[in-house]
Amino acid sequence: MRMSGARFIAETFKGYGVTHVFFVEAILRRGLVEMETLGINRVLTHSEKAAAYMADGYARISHRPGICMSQSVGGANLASGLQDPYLGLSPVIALTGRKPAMAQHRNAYQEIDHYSMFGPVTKYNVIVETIEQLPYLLRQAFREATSGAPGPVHLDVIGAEGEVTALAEADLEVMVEDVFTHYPSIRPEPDMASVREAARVIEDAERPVIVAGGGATASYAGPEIVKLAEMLSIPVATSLNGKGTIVETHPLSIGIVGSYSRWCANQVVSEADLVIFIGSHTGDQVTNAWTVPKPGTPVIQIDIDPLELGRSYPNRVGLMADAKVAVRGLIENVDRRYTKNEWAQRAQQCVQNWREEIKPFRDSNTIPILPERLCKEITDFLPSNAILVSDTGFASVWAGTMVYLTRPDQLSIRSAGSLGWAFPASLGAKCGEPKRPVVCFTGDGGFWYHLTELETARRKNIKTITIVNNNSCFKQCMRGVNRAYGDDSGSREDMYKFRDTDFAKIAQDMGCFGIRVERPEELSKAFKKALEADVAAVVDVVTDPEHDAPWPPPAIRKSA
Ligand SMILES: Cc1ncc(C[n+]2csc(CCOP(=O)(O)OP(=O)(O)O)c2C)c(N)n1
Repeated sequence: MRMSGARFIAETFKGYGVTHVFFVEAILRRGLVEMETLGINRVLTHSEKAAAYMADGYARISHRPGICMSQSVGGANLASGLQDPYLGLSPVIALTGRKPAMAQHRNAYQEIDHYSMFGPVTKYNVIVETIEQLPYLLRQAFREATSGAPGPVHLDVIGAEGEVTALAEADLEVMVEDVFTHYPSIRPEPDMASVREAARVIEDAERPVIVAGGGATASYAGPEIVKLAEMLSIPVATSLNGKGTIVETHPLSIGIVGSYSRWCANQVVSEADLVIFIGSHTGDQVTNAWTVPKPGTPVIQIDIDPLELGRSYPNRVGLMADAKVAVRGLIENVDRRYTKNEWAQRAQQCVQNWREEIKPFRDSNTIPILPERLCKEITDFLPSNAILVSDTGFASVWAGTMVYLTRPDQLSIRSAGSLGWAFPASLGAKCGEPKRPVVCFTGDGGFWYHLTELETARRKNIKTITIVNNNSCFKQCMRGVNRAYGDDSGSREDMYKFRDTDFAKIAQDMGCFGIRVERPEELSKAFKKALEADVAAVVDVVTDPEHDAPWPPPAIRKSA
């Protein structure tokens, strides 16, 4: 059928189930006009990086690719925003404009090479040279983004605003491959002999532990993992990305392991004689720089990407498979008689010791408020189907270790390391799941990055709650700065301190709901008001800048 590139892109997006696109003008103008006719929501943002983060939050929550777009000159900003979905394995499709061949290599205004910028943050990075390529390359973009371990892709479309491709016409057929509209797209089955072998290894182990990562979340493998754990009484730790795999009130849940972790989880994983990594990239964060578990600990690893099997921990058995399918295979092959009750009790004791240790902080009534108390109040407040979106740094440590997900349908996503990600990502998450309450947990340093998106939230009626752990500084950096200064005098605060700022007032000025909380007993009422507000809400919580997070976690405790 004869159609323009603009119409083709819009119809393809619609066919693949895209409900929102995130962009900064000027890109694919005619395409955006066509998208309006098809009911696709166009979210204009205040920076390309925020557009990428919104697309990322949308993708991680909806399990469908998130779309972000920019003009050629915005390409560098957009690429910087793909770092987090790349590290977090999230299917973001980025489109940029690119000036035509005759403008290349001759000092064209606003034009530099995109290919080398997008390469390190994408799994597929191509130039759409002609309109005839569009059907192949756009379909491939969806295929690449959603298959195997998901990840970002980039299409460079000819015309500074993509207009050369968008305004051209050709005979094009819109073809939607249902399987690549979401992830996991294809769920590979494990080799059954290896499943049986893994089952025997698990039965023989005395102290096995499951470590569930983002691949478990991506595969919706939580119920199967809990079932396997319950069959044999195996303690379950998660990475930050795997948070929510098991409710944190479950007796087998030991919390997040690694460097942004609870010491009790590190203790249990260190004592294990078998670690079952499920959808975990075994990077330095989840393993506390590859010390937990101890090198040499026998490992079973399940991953959809065969290149991950044994990358950092040689595998006793490696299963190349979708996490949900592989764990189902284990459930069918393990013998219930090999339960590890004594070991599970030991793990529970560690968790109990940790809980007792932090109780005084969670119950603290001090002013300024302690982050632990803030997290306890968030735990009590979080609605049953809430989505928790947390930023990096101490926000990750606090939300990951101290906010408990206590209901099976609560979800958590978090920054893969880029400070400032959480607030825009939470707006994207809300677009992906408009009916669910979305709660963003961020420090003030992180919130400053994309504060302007409060205007976007208000304009597009994206009703989220942002809780700012406001200590007027980069708290996580304070220790390192003090260490760098040692006994030297100087203005160390130049490196981490901000002016005291009332984010509630800023939110109100931008047409949003804002409330500042300085006393712990006011928190629950403030959260309730934020939930009831009919616009995006900010709860600005003044917390103690002197109070440190439990990071890095202590090494193994002899007394645990
Ligand atoms: C893009 C980026 N730049 C810098 C950092 C380093 N960094 C990690 S945490 C942090 C400070 C976080 O401060 P804030 O958000 O206020 O939270 P707090 O630590 O005070 O709780 C910084 C600067 C980072 N992770 N990402």
